[in-house]
Amino acid sequence: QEFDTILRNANVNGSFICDIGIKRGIIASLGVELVATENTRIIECGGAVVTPGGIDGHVHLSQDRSPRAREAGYVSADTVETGTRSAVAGGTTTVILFAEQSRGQSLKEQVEAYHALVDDQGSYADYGFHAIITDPTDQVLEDELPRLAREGGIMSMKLFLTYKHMRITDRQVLLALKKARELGMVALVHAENGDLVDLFTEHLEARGLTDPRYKAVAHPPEAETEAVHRAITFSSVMDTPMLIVHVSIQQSMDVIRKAQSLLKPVFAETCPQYLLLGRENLDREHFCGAKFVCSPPLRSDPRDVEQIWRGIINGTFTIFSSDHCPYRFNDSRGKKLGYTCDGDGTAKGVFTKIPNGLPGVETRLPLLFSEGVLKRRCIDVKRFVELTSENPAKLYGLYPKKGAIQVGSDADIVVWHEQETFAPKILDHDRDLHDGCDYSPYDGITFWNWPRTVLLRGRVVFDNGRVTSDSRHGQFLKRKSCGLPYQRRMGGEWDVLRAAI
Ligand code: DUC
Ligand code: ZN
Ligand code: ZN
Ligand code: ZN
Repeated sequence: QEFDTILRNANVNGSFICDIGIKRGIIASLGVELVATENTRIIECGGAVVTPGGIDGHVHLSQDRSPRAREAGYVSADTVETGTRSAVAGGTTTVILFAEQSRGQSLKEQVEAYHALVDDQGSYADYGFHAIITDPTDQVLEDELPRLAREGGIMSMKLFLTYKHMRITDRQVLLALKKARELGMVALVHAENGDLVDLFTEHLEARGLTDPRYKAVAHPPEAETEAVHRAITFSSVMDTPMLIVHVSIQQSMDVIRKAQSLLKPVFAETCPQYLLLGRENLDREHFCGAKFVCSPPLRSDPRDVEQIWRGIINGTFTIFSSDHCPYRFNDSRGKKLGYTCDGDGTAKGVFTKIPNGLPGVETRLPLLFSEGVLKRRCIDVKRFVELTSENPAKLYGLYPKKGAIQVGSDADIVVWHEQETFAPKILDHDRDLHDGCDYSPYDGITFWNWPRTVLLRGRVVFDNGRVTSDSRHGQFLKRKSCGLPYQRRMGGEWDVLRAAI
């Protein structure tokens, strides 16, 4: 057969070397010495490791259009266009964004608005949506959500247990989970105890303890661990697959591990910041601590970071996502919202006003490859692929179209040459990255590798440090149900009761 492109001598997932033949954007053949015609583009890999395009299941782009965001006055540093450009430049060819319902508004209309937004800006990467439910009315649960799942291919919902404008009650969580089970959707949960965080925050504010470092005090580990336990309990009662997003601490991992060992349908995600950045970053001078404000916050000591690595290695974490949520630092509509500078130059900022979130969609893959596979040598390429591509594809109903290098899959491929490892680079945001932000929390960190070439459905979208595509090629992905194995409960009184709720 004729191929549009052949990747020669590719070390697939670090496990075997072959040629990859691509036709019409699909992997058509894996073999040795595949035959090229005069029209075939040859990409010589020379034994370089190739992995499937990254899938980032947790990316906030242009998520600043709600009435609440407008009122608060912050603006996302990335649009869908700049954020997905940044994604492909770091080897991520698929992102799942959030379509956020505002209270009192229809979920369906919000999803349509996000579709229109992406149609307008375009996307460099393939993309899907999670539906954030902040107001689970009958209309939303009985009419809109079933339509979005069955016709719209939106097979995941996100629920919040914290944030005044997002959180729903325990009763609402239970009802949403029951609906998720019926529709074959997976539920993502932001697990922090909202009352606890609000109370701590109010007390800190009343005492004038408002520097960025108090963010970590306001969100103690217990707030996370309690909510993780509660969420898992609800998932178990409703027999609904659940992903606990951005797990930041050992105590939460323990709760998750226990549930997993009992075969409960519980999956977990962690993010680069919890693997690499300690709480001391919040103390950086000249208000630079604000660059590191996110929630859950960066945790106290380096030990926590070591423990999160254990969860990466031992399988507690199913996926590794960025939680890319960028705000510019030198910007009164970004990290410096509500910031003033005294005459003597002392910074006065209030952590409650600093918008939450760090950029990271572009650095996610290179960081895990560099730190996990190369420096610590604590995971192999196969585990790297599971965490960054294969498992997200399975969890979010995209496998095996995405998340695999095999015949029939989309030709989304990342090429990692060993030469990059011999020329490590110290990250410099302005020189190296392609997002709309003005800093990276990983500035100054040495990267031992970076993707040389990235393909999205057979098209080279990034090569030798340059984005070689435009935003007109990303396609919306209609997704299926969760394809990761989990055990369903068997019959009994619970089913009768559940059916009756
Ligand atoms: N925390 C969230 O829950 N969402 C976006 C960014 C963040 O830090
Ligand atoms: Zn969250
Ligand atoms: Zn998030
Ligand atoms: Zn084009």
